[in-house]
This record gives sequence, C-alpha cells and structure tokens, in this order.
Amino acid sequence: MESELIRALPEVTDLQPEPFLSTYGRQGHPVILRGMMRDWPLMRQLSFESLRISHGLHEVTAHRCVQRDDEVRWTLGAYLTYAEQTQEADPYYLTNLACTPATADLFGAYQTPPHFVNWLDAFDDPHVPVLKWLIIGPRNSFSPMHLDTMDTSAWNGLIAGIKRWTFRDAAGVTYVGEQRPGDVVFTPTGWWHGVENLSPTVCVTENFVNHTNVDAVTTFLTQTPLRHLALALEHMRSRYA
Ligand SMILES: O=C(O)CCC(=O)C(=O)O
Repeated sequence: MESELIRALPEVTDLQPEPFLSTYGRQGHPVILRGMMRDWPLMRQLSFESLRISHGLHEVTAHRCVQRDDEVRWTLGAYLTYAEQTQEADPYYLTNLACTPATADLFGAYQTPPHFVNWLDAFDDPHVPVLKWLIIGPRNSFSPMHLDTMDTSAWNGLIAGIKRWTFRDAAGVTYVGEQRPGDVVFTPTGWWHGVENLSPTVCVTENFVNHTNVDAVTTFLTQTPLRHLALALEHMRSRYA
C-alpha cells in the first residue's frame, strides 16, 4: 500500500506584506499567519456575542454539510445559539453570508490585509462576483476538499473557535494545521483544501485576484460567461504586475 506523506502546514508570525509576497505569495504555498488579526476591531465586532446583540434578527439560511439539501431559514440569533450548542454529527453550516450592500453592516470594520490586495475591488460592476464571506459553524461542520472558485486564491481569518485545515499538493503531499482565533490561513490558487470546525467558529474569508494568480484566473474566466472580466484583469496585469 502507498504510504501517505503528511507534513505540518508552515506557520509564521509578523510576516509583513512584501516578505509574504516574495515567499508564500509568489511561490503559491499555503501558510498560517499566526495572530495576524489578533488586534483587529473585527475580533470583537464579529464575536458570537456581538453578532447576537447587533444582528440577531437578520435572517440566514444554513445547510447540513453531508445532506446538503436539508436547509433551515432562521434568525442569526437562533443560528448562533444552535451553532454554540449542537453536537450533531451532520450539523447546519452557514457559509453563504456574502458581503453585499444589504449585509455590509454585518461585516463591521472588515478590511482586506495588504498581503492579499484584491484587484476585484477595483470593479464597480454588479456582474463581478462578490467573494467576501462571513462563515459560522458548529463543532463537526466542515467544508469538504475543494478548489476555490474561478481559480482564485483566498485568505481566511478566524474570529472564534478552532479550524483544522488539510491541503494537498499536486504531488499528493498532505499538509495539516490548526487555525486559532486571530490566525489567518492563506490558500493559493490551485490547492485542494478542506476545513473541519473542531469547535463553534466564526471566520471571514475573501477570494482574491492579483499579480500572484492573475494568469490562472484569466485562463479560467476566458472559458466562462465572465470573459469580459478576464479582459479587464489582463489590462490590470499590464499596468500593475
Ligand atoms: O471555513 C470553511 O469552512 C471554508 C473555508 C474555505 O475553504 C473556503 O471558503 O474556500
């Protein structure tokens, strides 16, 4: 039987944007940026308690992780209480709260770290997808192994709880690591990854395009109805990359 190679996900502290870009960013390797958002106001604004107090009446839809067609539509307050308490093996997971004008107040002082500059922010066009989400889940909720949308890269900042990440590279090497509150995980373009919530979690995540992955994203987009976006990104590459 083939033995599986498992390594610890690399982790760094206090890595500034330039050194990040010239290492993990350009090489396209996943990494945990320990404590990167520890002091952000978001850590307080998006805690279970603050969300319940400030946005408890907002309506949300959550789906089970395995039996995905089983959905509930609850208030955020009711969902937060459920997420903190349930021990179900296949719990409801809230993964679809995108940052739109209608939900912007939920995102508090959300900001994109300078490590992950997002060229999509330059477009004021309703056809350009919004790729910023708030994700909330109980213990046992999970995202199965997947590749990210449109071949983008992503960052994921954890507000509360513990997530276990698994990445797999093209050679079949597996990387695993635990993300704790204040940590940011970088997922580069083209890396299969899955996430398991070891306790109730709240995180923010954003998929992005910039000079580190614009080739992959435009190649992907030219085969979709978003061809016009590929052309616009090509133009940005000629100016900024
Ligand atoms: O936190 C999660 O469950 C999912 C994060 C992730 O992999 C994604 O958004 O692509």
